[in-house]
Amino acid sequence: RQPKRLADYQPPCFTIRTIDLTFELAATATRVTSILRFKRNMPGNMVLDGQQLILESITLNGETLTAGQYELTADSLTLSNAPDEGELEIVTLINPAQNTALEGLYLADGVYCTQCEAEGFRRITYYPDRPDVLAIFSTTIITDNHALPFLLSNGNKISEQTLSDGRRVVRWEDPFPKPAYLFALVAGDFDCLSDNFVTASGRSVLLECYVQKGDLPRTEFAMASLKRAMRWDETRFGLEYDLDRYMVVAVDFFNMGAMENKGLNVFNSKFVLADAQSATDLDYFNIESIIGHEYFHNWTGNRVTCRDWFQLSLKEGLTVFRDQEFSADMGSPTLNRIDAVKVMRTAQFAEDASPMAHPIRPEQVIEMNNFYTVTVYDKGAEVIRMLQTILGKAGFSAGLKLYLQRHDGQAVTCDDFVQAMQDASGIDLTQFRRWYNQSGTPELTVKQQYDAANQQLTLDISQFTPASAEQAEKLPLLIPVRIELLYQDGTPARAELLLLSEQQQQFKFDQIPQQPLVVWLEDFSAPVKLHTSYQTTDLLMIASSASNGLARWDAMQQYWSLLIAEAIKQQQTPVLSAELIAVFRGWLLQPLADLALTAELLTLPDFDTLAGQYHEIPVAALLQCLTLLQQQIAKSLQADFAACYQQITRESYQYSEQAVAKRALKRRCLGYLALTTEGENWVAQHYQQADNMTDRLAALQSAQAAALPSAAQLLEQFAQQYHANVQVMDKYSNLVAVTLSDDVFSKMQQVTERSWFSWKNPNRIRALYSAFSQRNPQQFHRADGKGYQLLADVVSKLDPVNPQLAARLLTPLLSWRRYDKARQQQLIAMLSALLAQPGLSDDVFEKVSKSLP
Ligand code: B3K
Ligand code: ZN
Repeated sequence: RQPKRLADYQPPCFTIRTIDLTFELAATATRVTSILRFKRNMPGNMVLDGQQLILESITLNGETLTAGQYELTADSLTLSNAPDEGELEIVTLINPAQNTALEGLYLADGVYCTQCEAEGFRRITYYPDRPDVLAIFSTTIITDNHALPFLLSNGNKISEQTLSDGRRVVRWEDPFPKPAYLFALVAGDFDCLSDNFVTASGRSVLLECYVQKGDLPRTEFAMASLKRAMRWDETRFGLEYDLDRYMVVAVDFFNMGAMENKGLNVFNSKFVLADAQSATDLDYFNIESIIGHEYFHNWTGNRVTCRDWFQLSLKEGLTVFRDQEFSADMGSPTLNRIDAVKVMRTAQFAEDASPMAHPIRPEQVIEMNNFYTVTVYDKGAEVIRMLQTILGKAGFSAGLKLYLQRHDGQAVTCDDFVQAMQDASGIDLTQFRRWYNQSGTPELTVKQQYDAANQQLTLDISQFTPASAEQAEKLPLLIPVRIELLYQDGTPARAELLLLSEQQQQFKFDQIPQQPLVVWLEDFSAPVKLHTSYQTTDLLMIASSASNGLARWDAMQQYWSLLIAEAIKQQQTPVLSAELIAVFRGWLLQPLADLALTAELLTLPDFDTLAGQYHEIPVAALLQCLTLLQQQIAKSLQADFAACYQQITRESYQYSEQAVAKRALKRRCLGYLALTTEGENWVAQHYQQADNMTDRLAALQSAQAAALPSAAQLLEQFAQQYHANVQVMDKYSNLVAVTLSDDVFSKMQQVTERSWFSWKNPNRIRALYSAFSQRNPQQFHRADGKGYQLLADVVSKLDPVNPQLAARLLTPLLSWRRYDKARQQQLIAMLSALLAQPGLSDDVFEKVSKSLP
């Protein structure tokens, strides 16, 4: 199977001016009539993409073509003698009911729904399915099915009528030219929450949120989030919404979080519906952030889109950065930053070290859906953040403004984006562009020297990016390194932004009256790994004194990594120092003003973060150190955790920054208290007193993490209480999947036998198996390979049903090189068996074949 390459990009031979679509909806045979007005752009054939379509007829300028006049393959329709301009009418039949891949038009749970990004439109009709073909779309939806009162598509609703035969017809027109990946159609029965938003320039926009019948009360937070996002984009970047109507539809069958189709966002219901009884603080946070993300795409993605899919980070990295800034403004900047850094250190660094390593602008792709990755999204956002750091906030905003003005209505490249940033700021970004084509995690080694006689501080920084799976050679990058200097007593001396451009570089500072402690890479100013010569005492000092909250948290993360690494090296068990106990006690008895940060300071790094530091991951030793340390902390500070827990008053549920922070700190204390001899009581009491899902779940999680004997019974009680709410049952699946004992396998099996479980619904499957592979390292990485085998079996079973989902679940199995010989052999055998599976999808093939030696 041949990959597509960025280097082979060719502009399209034909552009499409307008596309007029008519859908005659029927479960197993929907007829799609597409009328295209085309115009030649370059010499060459007219090649239209198409997959799993039955071609009924094709007419060129009014004349029906016969079989010899076009060429049909499994994924294309080619006209070799197309005129330079004309009209093509193509009629195809598709089968939405049978579409379990959830790409193109599918029927699930009684709702017709589309997902076209990246290359799903070709499963609806023959079309140049590439983002650089922008056309004006109009859509007519026809149905005789009265169970589908709402017939939705992009843009403005132009007409709605009932024909004499009883069929209903609705017509939509979208005035903005768009690529096919932004097309959407939804037909179903919903409840609709309507609202109104008046833009900065005074235009009134109708807002509609369509949800499953009965879910209206759980829709208000999403609607309020949408209005906040719309206002925020106006104030922060001067960007207004451009249509008269903005629709959000929540569906339960969806491969990812949400989709930014023009004027008609489709959302995974998980990221729309919320109330205190069924959603957690994290759910609320995610809803606001994803509602924001899809809305922000209207400018960064829709008005200005990607020339080709290799440029995906152009819209995704930028839009993630925008949603992160929005969330930071709506809540705690520190907590938001901590979350982003965690994603980088757990998932993204791991991807860089895996066979799937790629730059934020990949160079070759077999299946595009495999490249919606933490690298393209989250590292992409870090790259944008570095631009803002280098240009300053005002310079960055000016660059974004120029980019959107210059390229409105176009499909462009990451280079175009950087060029606009450079032109608006006058800062040369030539070297910076390397971030777009170089993969791997850069590593910085830092040293400091203090000359007391001359009061001079010298800092030496060197950079090195290890070779990654697909790219051996690496060049020095332009890396913004923020630092803060602290005096020995912890008072701040000064803050600086260093721009590292050489492989090795020296920075000197005068008039430094005493030897300072350097806080390196403050605010995670670049997505790199850091090698320092910190002692544990330095790190505790930074954790207690740095001005930046992220830097304080980061110092604690480094503290634990250092302690654990030393213990593993010496083959000893790690021991808590009196100093650490004192620092923790201080935070517990007198928490910082930021309670959520306090909770994070009291949290050990997770297995994946620690694993990122090792070439060969010492699985058993890491897990053992983590368990021991947590137990020791709980034991040594039991009374302090209890005091802190009790000091935080319980209030009726509210989603606000302060209330969330209080619950987070209480939950952190509970996590440790659950490990003490009084654990059962603490957990039972927390569970019983809970008036909301966040607290209830916290009790269950603590019970599971501490492997309390009562956990199973509590979980059953929970399942019985909420069995009617499938979203809450996904949380139940999460909890079952993190069972520490060997029972986890039979318990997960039982979940799949519950009436609400479905092998066709991605949410159900992820709730069980992604939770298992990502949050239960004890069982997933078992020495006997049973954990890996479970995931491999699920991937194999799902590949024919939903390849995109199968390929995503597969990821943790790819990095076999990071484990000991025995695990390597197990994983290689499982991957080889997968590769031999007949009819394997491109999605799974690409990943497995890259991984195997
Ligand atoms: N653009 C979509 C993701 C599409 C994924 C296709 N496999 C959602 C988003 O990033 O906003
Ligand atoms: Zn996006």
